[in-house]
Amino acid sequence: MKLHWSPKSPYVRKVMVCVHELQLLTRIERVRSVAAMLKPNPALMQDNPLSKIPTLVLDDGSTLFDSAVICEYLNDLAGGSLFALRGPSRWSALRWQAFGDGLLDALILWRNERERAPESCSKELMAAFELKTRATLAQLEREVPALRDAPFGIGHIAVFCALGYLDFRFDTLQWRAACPALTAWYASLQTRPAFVATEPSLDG
Ligand SMILES: N[C@@H](CCC(=O)N[C@@H](CS)C(=O)NCC(=O)O)C(=O)O
Repeated sequence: MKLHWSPKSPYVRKVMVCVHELQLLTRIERVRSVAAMLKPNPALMQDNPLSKIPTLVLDDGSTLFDSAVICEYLNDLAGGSLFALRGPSRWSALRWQAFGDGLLDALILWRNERERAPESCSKELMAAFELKTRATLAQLEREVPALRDAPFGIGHIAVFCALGYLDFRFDTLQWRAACPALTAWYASLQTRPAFVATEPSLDG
């Protein structure tokens, strides 16, 4: 299988964490692909017209995107337990995944806006992204006991990757300051080999 990949993308990181957790590393060929909102990538678009990473190309040439779909596919392929099959634990894991992914969606748009020239970026938009980010962190802080109680799975991976992206691109936000429980939860997972192996990097 071929994975359109970047060491900087937090959504790709979700997929790579699953790859490591599920012992699928030897099955994946990583292809470095640049995906930028304002610069569609023609090579990537042959596999995903949305020009987004991660995109997985299966051995029969068919494609899968986005990260949620790829992660669940890989879990099925390996017979893993990163996705609860049914019942309340499935819905809470999928909700945490949506929470982590949704936080990332806001952060990526915020970063795009932040990188525009100061005279053309929207202060209202930036303030809205900051408000949503801080509210999401406050809610996650309240949910730490439930995160700790739940079996490790896709919800934990998505929330962890979103927090990792805050460290990577938004260190000035100092997310830990108002989130002591979330900080401790994050630290408790930080040494897990799949997270260590997928640390974001500016190189490559
Ligand atoms: N919902 C998608 C989001 C993927 C995404 O937005 N990836 C970014 C890279 S971090 C991207 O490809 N951006 C290019 C673009 O939006 O055109 C997922 O979970 O895979």
